[in-house]
Amino acid sequence: MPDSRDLADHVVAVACDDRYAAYAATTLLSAATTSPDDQFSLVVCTYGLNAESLDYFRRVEAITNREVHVLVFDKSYESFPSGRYTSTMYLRFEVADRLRHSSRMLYLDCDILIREGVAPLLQLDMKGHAIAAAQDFADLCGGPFIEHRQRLGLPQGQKYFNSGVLVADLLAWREGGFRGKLLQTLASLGDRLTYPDQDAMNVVFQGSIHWLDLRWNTQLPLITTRTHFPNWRKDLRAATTHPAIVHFSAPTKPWNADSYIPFGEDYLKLLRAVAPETPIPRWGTGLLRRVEFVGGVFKARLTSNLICVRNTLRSIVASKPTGNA
Ligand SMILES: [Mn+2]
Repeated sequence: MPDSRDLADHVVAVACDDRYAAYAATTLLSAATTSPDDQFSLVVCTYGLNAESLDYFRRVEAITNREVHVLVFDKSYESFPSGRYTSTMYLRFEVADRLRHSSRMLYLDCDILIREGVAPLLQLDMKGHAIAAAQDFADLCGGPFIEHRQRLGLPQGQKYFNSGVLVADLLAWREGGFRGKLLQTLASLGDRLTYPDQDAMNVVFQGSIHWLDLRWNTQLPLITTRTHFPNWRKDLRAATTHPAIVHFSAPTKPWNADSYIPFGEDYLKLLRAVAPETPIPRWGTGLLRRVEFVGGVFKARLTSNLICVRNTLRSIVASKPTGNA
């Protein structure tokens, strides 16, 4: 097991179990190949991986000429609520304390494709904030998410971030005792949590968030349903046309998609390199695929526009003063 002293000052980390190892390796490969000249260590946080999973990371090492450090954690989070996710998501609470000799971490979900060098994130001036992250797609849409924020006790006007791309000032994280605060909040919120780790982080890091431009965490629904957000933002266009980081945050991932996904082919090329035996979906070719894609986007946009009209009406109703002092 590596000592944290072996790690560089800057770290790019993922967390996974055996089921997600090939995808986590793909994400790390995309980070390393887009930043060939930058100094950072690649880290995998896990409860332990089998030989096949470790092979994926060995291939990342062979391709990039960088070492992949495997940090093994005890299974104290296994009993935590995890819904359709895996409990390794909680390792991000823990990792700052483990990386005692590093000052900056870029922490990534396993469904992510990096398309541009990550130096701007690793060298970002976070102005004293403990973390940097981008606003969540659902939060941009408003509507039912307003109720979700209220359930968590987040103040009105406080944005909600997506934790799939998380930049952490590890010194601020350790000094702020955020690991303990996160665990406490997780316990006190109980069944009010929908996205357990992300909800807890949004509560705990309130006021300590440096907001990233959306193109550093372009969630896939942002590309396929980009029109008519009630909370329209200028950076939305750049995020959807030139994302620096694509986050396949919808339930359909490039590896299980039955039709075309934007940037999915770029992703699958890397997945093939780390996991040649993994079954890769075939999307058909040429005209048929394009028709499918355009049809899919049209349907998604139509649906999202209808939802957004409904949400806008709901927000107008919700913001009316109730008359109570
Ligand atoms: Mn994700």
